[in-house]
Amino acid sequence: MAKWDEESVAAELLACEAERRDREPFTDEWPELDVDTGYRIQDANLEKRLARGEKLLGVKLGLTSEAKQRRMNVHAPFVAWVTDDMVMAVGDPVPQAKLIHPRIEPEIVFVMKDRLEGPGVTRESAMAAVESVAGGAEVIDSRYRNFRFRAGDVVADNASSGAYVVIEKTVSPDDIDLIAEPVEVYVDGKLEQTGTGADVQGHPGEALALAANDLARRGLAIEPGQVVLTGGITDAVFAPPGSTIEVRFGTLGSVTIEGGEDPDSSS
Ligand code: OOG
Ligand code: MG
Repeated sequence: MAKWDEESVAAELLACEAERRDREPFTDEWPELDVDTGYRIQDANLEKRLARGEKLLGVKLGLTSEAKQRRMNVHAPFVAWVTDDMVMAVGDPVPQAKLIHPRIEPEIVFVMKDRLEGPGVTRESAMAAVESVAGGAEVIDSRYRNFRFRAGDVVADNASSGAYVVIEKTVSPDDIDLIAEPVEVYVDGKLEQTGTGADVQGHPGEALALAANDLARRGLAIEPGQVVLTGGITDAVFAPPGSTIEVRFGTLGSVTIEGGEDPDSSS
């Protein structure tokens, strides 16, 4: 019966990522894969990413908005890691050759000025540690077929990490109303999703505080210079080859991401 353990799940997730292969969630066969177990797997795979030369750039939050929780049917936020391997420049297409079934979601991004260590971090103390705010888009990709997973599965899978782009314009946290900041997501010119910063835990600073407090359970902190992706404001949209996705914020600028080429089409 002991088909899966932390080590084999960690290895299988990295293999799926490398081979662009999706699979059924491990919890179908291993219901004991809970969130704490998921974090041990997530951290083990971060170690492997760093050992192969990736650089840790910061933290991403998952499922901080109602829209995301409803879609994914997982009803609690969580944290995961971002590395330099996931960075896209403005203008880069979706890296289809690395991804299985990419989807794009708009996010508010913080760059940290000070170390932020929980527990006890509040929205106010979190925002006081922020250097700058930017708009961005995350290209999520799940190693689970049809994005079907339970909380332990998705935490283990580094919260469906894929790639992300940050818009070059930055503002001081004192110069933006993060609750009111609106965003629109267009697919092939058609408006598909709308939201505001308030959709992220009432204020993206709450998500930042949540990340610091959650990391503290593992003795970890958010470090100066790190980036924090505060979680999809709206539901994500599919970004297949040939599509064009535009993420347009109110004051944080906009970014257009081309779906790019189909890596499976022979030409
Ligand atoms: C989980 C990843 C969630 C976000 O911003 O909510 C995430 C998923 O939706 O597959 O990155
Ligand atoms: Mg996200």
